[in-house]
Amino acid sequence: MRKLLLTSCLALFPFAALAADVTVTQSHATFDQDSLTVKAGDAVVFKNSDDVTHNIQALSPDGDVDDRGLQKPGQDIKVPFAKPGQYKVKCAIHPKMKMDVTVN
Ligand SMILES: [Cu+2]
Repeated sequence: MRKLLLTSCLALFPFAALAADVTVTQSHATFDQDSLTVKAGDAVVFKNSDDVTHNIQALSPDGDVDDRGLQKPGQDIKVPFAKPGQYKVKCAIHPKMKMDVTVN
């Protein structure tokens, strides 16, 4: 039974077992998650499923801004989170787009 469950999970999420990367989708000018917890060294892949351009900025606990530049529709941007702490992620173009990333 356990083996069957594991097999079904792998079939549904074929990449989940291979990488620690987490995906956040942007659609209707919102992030699909308000908050997220990852481990230090993990990366978050931000997918732009909108038909408008976004601009991801990650504010580190030290106050550094990682500006990823313009992100065209359909483009994925991978943001690594190296150090533990509380990060604020936002879109420089759409002020309502915000989320928290906790790095353990
Ligand atoms: Cu945006």
